[in-house]
Amino acid sequence: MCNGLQRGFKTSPFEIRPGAFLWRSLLTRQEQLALLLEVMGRVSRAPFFQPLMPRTGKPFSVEMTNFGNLGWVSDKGGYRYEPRHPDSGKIWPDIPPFLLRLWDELTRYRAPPEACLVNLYRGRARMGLHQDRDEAALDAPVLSTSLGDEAVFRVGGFTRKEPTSSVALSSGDVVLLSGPARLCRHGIDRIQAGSSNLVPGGGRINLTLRRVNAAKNETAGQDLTGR
Ligand code: MD3
Ligand code: FE
Repeated sequence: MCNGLQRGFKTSPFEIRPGAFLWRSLLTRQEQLALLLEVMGRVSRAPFFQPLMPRTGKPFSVEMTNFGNLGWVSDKGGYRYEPRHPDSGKIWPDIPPFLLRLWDELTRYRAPPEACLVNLYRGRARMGLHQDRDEAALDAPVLSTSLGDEAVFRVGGFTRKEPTSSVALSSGDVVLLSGPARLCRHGIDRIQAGSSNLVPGGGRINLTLRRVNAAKNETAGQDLTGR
C-alpha cells in the first residue's frame, strides 16, 4: 500500500528556484538497487556510446544511452532525437515502468515521456551549462533521477547574465523542471568519486525523462463539430 511514490508526497520538495523542485532520497536504497538492475539489463542491449560535440567532433566526458521511443544523440551533424542507437542501429529498450509511474505521479502531465536519456559520469566527467531545447514539447516538464555518486548540480536563469546556484544531487534524489525552470541553464560541475557504492565500478547515472513531440490536447481532441 505504501510505495515510494506516496512517501514522496509526504516529504515536500525543496524548490531550488521557481519551477525546479528537488525531492531528496525519494527512492529508498532498495528502490535504487531495483532501478539500477532495470537500467543495467537495458544497457546490455543498448550500450553506452560517446556523444560528440556538433561541428568540432570533440567527445563529451559523459557517456550516454537512451530508453524509449526516441533517444537524444549528438555528433558532428548536431543534436537531435533518433529512434535508433547510433552504433548498433537497434531501437532503444523500453523505459523502466518504475520511471513511467514516477512521471505520472510527479508531473501529472497528460502524456507519457518519449525519451529517457541515461547519462553516465565516471572520473572527471562533467556537463557544462546549457539549456535543453531540442524538444518541441516545451510545455512538458523534465524529470531527472540520480543514482550513484553525488554530483554538484548548477542551475542558472534563462540568460547568461542571471546568477547561478549549486546544489548537491545524491543517489535517489529526483528533480522536476517545470514552467519557468524548463528553459533554465544547468549543468554538472563535478562528481564526488567514491561517495556511493551503488553503481558497480563507481560513478553516477542520471536518468532524464522528456516529452519530445507536443502532446495532443485531450480536451481539444474531443472535437465534435465535424460530425
Ligand atoms: C534544468 N543532465 O542530460 S539532470 C541533460 O545530471 C542534463 O545528467 C544533467 O542536463 C545530469 O541535459 C542534469 C537535471 C536537469 C535536466 C533537465 C533540465 C535539469 C534541467 C532541463 C531544464 C532545466
Ligand atoms: Fe540538460
